[in-house]
Amino acid sequence: MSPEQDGVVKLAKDLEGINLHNVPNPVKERRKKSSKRKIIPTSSLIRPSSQQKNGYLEGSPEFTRVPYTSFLHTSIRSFPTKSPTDIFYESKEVALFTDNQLYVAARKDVVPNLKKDISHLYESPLLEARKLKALYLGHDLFANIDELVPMTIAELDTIAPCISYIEDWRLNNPGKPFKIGKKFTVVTTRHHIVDLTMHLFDRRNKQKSLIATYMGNGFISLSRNPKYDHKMSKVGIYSSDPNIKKICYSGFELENCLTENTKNSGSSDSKCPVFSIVEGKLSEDIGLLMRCEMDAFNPVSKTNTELKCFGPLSMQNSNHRKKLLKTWIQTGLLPNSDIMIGLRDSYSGQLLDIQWYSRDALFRKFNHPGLPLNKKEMNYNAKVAVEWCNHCIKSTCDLVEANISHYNCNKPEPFEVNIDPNGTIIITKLNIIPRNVEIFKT
Ligand SMILES: [Mn+2]
Repeated sequence: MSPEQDGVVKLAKDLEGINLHNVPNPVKERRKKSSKRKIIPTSSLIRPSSQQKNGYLEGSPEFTRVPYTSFLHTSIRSFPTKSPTDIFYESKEVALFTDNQLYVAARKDVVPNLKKDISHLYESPLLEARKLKALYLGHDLFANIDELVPMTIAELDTIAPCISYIEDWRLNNPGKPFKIGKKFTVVTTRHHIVDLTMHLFDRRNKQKSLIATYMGNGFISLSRNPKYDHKMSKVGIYSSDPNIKKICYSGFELENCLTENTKNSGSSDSKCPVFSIVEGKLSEDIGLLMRCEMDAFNPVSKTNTELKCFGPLSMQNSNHRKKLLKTWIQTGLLPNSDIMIGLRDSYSGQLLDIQWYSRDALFRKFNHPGLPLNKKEMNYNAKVAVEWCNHCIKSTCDLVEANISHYNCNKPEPFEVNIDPNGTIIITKLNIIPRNVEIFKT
């Protein structure tokens, strides 16, 4: 588990039980049990029906919430034989960023490469795979826990790599406007998108909160809500509980164990994170510029490999299915990704097995009709997750659009975006730009 994800998992867990003071009573909406596609009901709780258009008025300054009922989705029981379509209809890696420096996307030598034998694990038959990983099994994943220097909350959340990429792009394209979507370009770290998406599949999450800042000229940045920083600084890798720390640490140790040192990792004690900058398009109108932390690159298959360290998995356990859905979403945001899971013995910390998955194979593991139906958490349905991810981003853009003073405003306008336990997305205008919001030129 990378510190990036870990922070997110813990932050999400931590949002439990927090009530927002400025959010009106949530509209009680029952999720339909029907397996058919939903129909948009007019939500009379929002405004008089004479003014309604799909439950709200577009462009109206009073448009501050998107009710859950406007989310149309596939049946939670439907499992296509093929992995659901990608989250973006178009997406590409445009650059790499590490140690304050930008590199072209092809410079995979700055990414930790998988060790030679491990890089051959993909698609290798069982017997051969057994030989390839033999050397690594039994490795103590709790071994060097004292050497760990975790990323700070600010490092975890910075979009500096994206800003650096935009500036570089402008230098190379003088006079041209940088734009991914015709209307909006959302600049964000990957974990915010993963986090929004997982909201629907985690009943422990009471609500989700983010800062969306309209920077002008169609740029929207997403940042964490600093209101909850005090909670985040006590969880996950920052936790004082030695057992939680150990489990979080094992993810880092797995990365060290399976990858070669890169040139930039020798200089200091802690590994310098490497980010891929990804341009994704949700629609012609909405584009994203995303910072994705990378674990490893496979020089043989030429894929980005996401490394995960889990305890032994059982698909009868809904939390495990949730973890795999999260991994599937995460890897769906970075083009050309596959997954390698290191299974640890929770007590001794020994590495028990290393399993390789394509995204398709992973999808088939947690999404098939033979598994017990979990209605409360939308059956961890991957297709519904893709639809919900699209819905969240689109709704955020719609809400921002309806509440900004002007498309070409020259002063950043910050908003708090919350998703309540019922899945209603609510926007609140803020008077002050939170201190962690990174301002950039548009
Ligand atoms: Mn990872």
